[in-house]
Amino acid sequence: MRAIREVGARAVFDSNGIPAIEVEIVAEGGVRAAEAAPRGSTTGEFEAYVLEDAAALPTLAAVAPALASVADLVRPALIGRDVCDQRAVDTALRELDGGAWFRRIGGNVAVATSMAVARAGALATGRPLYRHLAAARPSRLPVPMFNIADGAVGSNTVYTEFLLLPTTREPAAALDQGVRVRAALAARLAGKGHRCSDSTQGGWSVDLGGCEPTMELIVSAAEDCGLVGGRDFHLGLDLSGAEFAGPAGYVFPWSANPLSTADLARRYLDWVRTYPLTFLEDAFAPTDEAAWRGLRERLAGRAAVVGDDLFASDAERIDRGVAAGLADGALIKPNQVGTVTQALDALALGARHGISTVVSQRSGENASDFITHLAVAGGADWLKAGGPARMDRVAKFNELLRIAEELSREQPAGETEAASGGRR
Ligand code: 2PG
Ligand code: MG
Repeated sequence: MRAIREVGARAVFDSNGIPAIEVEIVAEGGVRAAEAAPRGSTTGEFEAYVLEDAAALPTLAAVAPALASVADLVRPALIGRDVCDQRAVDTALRELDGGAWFRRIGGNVAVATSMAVARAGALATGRPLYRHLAAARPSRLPVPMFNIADGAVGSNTVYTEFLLLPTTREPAAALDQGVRVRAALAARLAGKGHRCSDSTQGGWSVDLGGCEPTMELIVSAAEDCGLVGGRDFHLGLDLSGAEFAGPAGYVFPWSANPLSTADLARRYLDWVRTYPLTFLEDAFAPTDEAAWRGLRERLAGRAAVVGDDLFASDAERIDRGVAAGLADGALIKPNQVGTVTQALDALALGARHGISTVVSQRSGENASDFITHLAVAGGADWLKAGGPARMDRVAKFNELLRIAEELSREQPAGETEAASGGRR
């Protein structure tokens, strides 16, 4: 037992310059750790509530209600509890809130507190965070997937993420591939006379007139690196379907006319036939369940239909959705659901269902590498942490390199899938 001695909080800025709450935990023996809440831009309707004074945005004063929640509610409930008992702390946070989506204490408060407690618990036990979160030695590591291009603001692919999925399981090789393709894509963009700027998520912000030309250019850039689609890499798309659903159908800016779910499914099938596309995230709005099920059936495993806003990292939603045949994969973002334990439970459930699990960043991030440890501890298939540039993204990928090194030191290479370099 290592008791929590102090729970403090402060307002900080995230990678988009938006105020966020950072919670700091001090535990018996002087252990101290802090974590800040990340923030989504496409947040869906089922995720944990952000407690803030929206009228005060973008100043730090917006964090005042979250600071008050820590001081008045969370601090008294956590002082004296065992910093190493993550599940008990997270249960206490949920009971303290007493409702859904952390509307009382704030999902941002809950997640920052939960992560800071986990970090302090790891320090108290002297174990790496991924080991503190899962007692067993990881049998394999998640594969990094990269946001290689983002639809630029004002472009007709706004909110679309173009993802590169390396096939190698070896983290350093996957990262090498990410940076090489990123550089080759910049050269291709320049060669076509396109302006190329950094996206907020570490890829390139592009305006190429649609999904098809963007996927084509990424494939060409990968080929410039000697990589073969379907062998060395696959492509993924995050469509953020909810953002474009309306009464007349899906009004994606890349389509001249609104698309019915059937039109849209046909378009996706066409892309899967044309490009090495194997990952379709949030292809529809979360409420459009028949469309999810239909697409999954028609793709029949050729590409994974993956739920982000659909599940909002909630184990119950994943359980129901997978049983109903809606998806083959789930994104897990701790701040969607509110606590580290709930995120780990969602990962365990995904594994039990045999679906792909993807631990993911948010667009509003910070320099923490917490999600890397979560992905390793929870046995996630993928780590989606943006492009291989910008410290708020690279910090997560670099930590994966360190963990891989640590694991390979512990056990001779070849004994684990993580160290084997084998293909998934
Ligand atoms: C996503 C993430 C970032 P957001 O949708 O998957 O990759 O974006 O911040 O909107 O959750
Ligand atoms: Mg998404």
